[in-house]
Amino acid sequence: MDFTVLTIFPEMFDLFWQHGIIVKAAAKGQLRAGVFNIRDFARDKHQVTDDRPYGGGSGMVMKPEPLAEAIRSARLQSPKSRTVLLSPQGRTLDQKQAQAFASSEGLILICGRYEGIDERINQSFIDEEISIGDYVLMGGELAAMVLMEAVARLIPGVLGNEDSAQTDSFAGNLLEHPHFTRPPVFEGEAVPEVLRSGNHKAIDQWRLEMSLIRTFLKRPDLLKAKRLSRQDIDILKKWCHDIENIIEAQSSSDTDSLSGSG
Ligand code: 4GX
Repeated sequence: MDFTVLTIFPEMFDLFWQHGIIVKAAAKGQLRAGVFNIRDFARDKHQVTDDRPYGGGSGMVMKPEPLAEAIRSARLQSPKSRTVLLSPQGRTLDQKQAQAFASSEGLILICGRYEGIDERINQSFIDEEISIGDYVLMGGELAAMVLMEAVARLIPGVLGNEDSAQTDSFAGNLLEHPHFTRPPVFEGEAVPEVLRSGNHKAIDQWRLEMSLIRTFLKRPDLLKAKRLSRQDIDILKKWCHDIENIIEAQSSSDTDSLSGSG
């Protein structure tokens, strides 16, 4: 993976490059990360990167010339990379898109500031426009970091725990089961007995059941989109059955339960 960031605030990435996943992947040669300061590509004396918008109005727009030059330089260095603009107008980043990026050769990430970039850059230089969510940031830098972190951890061999990216939330439209570590009792709350049983089949079954119920309660949209396995269906049917039994037991013992008087 080859990440190239284009920004007027390259120092914002200093700590990010030094952080865990990126450093490890770079050390293993699985990732190359670099940053271009767009200001370095401005030709005028004061190296101006923004200008007033045609048509008037408040705010500034990033000038096209320095951006175009920066993108051309990045492409010379990384000819196989796709050029991505971070913008609220982009397609919302999700795990599927992150997977797709992870299997690409590289990404040139354009971080806009102010009101955005000259539209002609958008038309002629941008392969993909990505948003990290429906809220407004001050610039694309944090969005680029979010995207890179989501992508980097999916590169095979980058995460220490090989299958943890696969068993993650969203990998199969399923939320993660709860996790516990020592101590066995914390502030009066005990770890579920099954997790301490050593019965791995029972543990797997419990975890799948927890994942399904969490997804049903917290993100029913994901459960709806999920391709259910035989085992998933059996668990869901068991709940339906258990719930029906509870209702049955009520209505046979208390015939008034539906009239609301009891
Ligand atoms: N997900 N912003 C970019 C300036 C801008 C506007 C239009 C290019 C085109 C954002 C987001 C985000 C704020 C970053 C506006 N640049 N980026 N910036 N949400 O809100 O990605």
